[in-house]
Amino acid sequence: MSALTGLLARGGSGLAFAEADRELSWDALGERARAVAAALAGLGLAPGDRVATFVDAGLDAVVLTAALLRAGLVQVPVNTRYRDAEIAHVLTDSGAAALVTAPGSVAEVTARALADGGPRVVSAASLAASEAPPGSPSPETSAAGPDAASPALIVYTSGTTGRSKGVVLSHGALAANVGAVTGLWRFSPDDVLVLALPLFHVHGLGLGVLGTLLNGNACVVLPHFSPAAVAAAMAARGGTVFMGVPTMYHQLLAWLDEDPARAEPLRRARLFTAGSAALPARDLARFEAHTGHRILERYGMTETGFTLSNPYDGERRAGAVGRPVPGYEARVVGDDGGPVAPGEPGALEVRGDGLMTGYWRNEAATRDAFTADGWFKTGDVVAADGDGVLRIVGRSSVDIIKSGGFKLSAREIEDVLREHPAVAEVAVVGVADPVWGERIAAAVVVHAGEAAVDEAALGQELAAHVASRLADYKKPRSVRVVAALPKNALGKVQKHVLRDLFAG
Ligand code: MCA
Ligand code: AMP
Repeated sequence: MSALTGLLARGGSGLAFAEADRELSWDALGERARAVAAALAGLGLAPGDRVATFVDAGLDAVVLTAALLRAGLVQVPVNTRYRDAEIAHVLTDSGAAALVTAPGSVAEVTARALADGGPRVVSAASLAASEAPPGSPSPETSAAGPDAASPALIVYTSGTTGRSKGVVLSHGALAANVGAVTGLWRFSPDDVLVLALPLFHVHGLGLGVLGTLLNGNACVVLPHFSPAAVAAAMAARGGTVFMGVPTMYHQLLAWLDEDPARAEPLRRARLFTAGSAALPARDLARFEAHTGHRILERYGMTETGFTLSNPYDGERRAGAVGRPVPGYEARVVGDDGGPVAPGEPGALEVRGDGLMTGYWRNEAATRDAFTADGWFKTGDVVAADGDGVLRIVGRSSVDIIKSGGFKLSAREIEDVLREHPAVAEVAVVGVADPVWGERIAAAVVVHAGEAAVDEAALGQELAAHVASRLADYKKPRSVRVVAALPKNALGKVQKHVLRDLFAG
């Protein structure tokens, strides 16, 4: 049996997951997961089949994940902010046999419009209400269940090209990595995790949901993040741990500034962690002043799992992401592939037992992602402090942007902007932003004849154009009309010049 489903089988009357006033004990979670797994098997789905899920965060989403894990089905979680073209790509590329979603959702409409049939659409509500047929064989497909090498998740993530790639994560990799990190952070069955992260990325789904399955703690799932909802859940449920992206902490701080007494339920917690993007040192200090807690920052990546972490005991260094978590090694290399001098920036390469199996059905991209001697090239630029503690100092590609913890591809946004009739040339960059980490900005050359364009009006129109085709967080927040894009002698756009233009 996979380590991830062990607790489901063990059961118990203690609280497993809660959402508002709904609760599931470990026994109830195991029973619900069995019933849903039986219903999925009844649809003819077999171990190894991909099942795309486009569902809101909540108890039903957690049961669905548990059911898929125990049935040996591969979950392909789809970002619920995605629009039709983004969803269609994930459904087609993953070869999903089924899509679980709410009737009428944009995902259902997209799936039904796909040529060649597309996946079978399954109502999330009907599935959640399914009862295990009496006397039916247990859908734990064999006594052993999925083995460690079996894929558990395929999570789509943006790259430097326009199209997202599916990252295959096995049961064994997830169990090893999530177990190591939550172990480092001293998770125990006494913990109550307040989880407000989306459940379609590994931060929320891996650390939050799978971490709870591995450790047997309780987890309160919030359908949407808001500072008030987090504080209310911490107060009502005696929350001990919260995990967030830096933007969430920024929003929490603005809310605490309005009335510092609101920090009381947060003060009573045990641990706050941050990851998915850089936590500004100023926010670390302000949060400590409000709550008495020094946020524990860690670094990860969909392909590598949770890779570097500040220590639980010992110094949680501002602006640093710590050292490799147990089971991982990291090295910092220069342009020639050799080691850099201490303190010098270099490319971060990692290896460890939680790494992806590869990109789904994309051997070329998988091969390119690793060095000849088997290290994964993260694309992040780091520098080591004198004692080996690592800091993220940049990224090798200007075409990858991180906004509010979501990764995006500048190319994908440029491709969509080029479809607008006013746009002759365009370049998208990420500009440093105190709330979102990076803000999407677009420099546009308009077609001849549109020279007298109103920049503000065009900016709004282009943002609406992007938002009608891509997830809302991908729309440009700043648009500048320029006479020409800055290019080098080879005709390549000099994006650093554009960044300076927007930053100025
Ligand atoms: C929402 N908006 C955004 C973003 N989110 N704009 C830019 N970037 C974003 N990330 C915009 C919407 O388009 C909308 O704009 C306005 O904010 C309000 O939308 P709303 O949905 O109410 O926003 P929110 O609920 O406050 O969302 C902020 C959020 C969310 C909670 C921080 O972005 C979020 O859940 N981020 C977490 C992403 C995550 O889990 N990443 C982990 C990846 P308008 O009104 O103009 O339309 S895994 C990873 O990175 C690795 C493995 C790791 O290390 O963890
Ligand atoms: P994703 O592909 O969405 O999993 O995003 C992974 C990327 O998020 C990494 O390659 C980093 O660029 C970024 N990231 C994650 N954690 C941190 C952190 N603590 N500090 C800076 N960047 C981070």
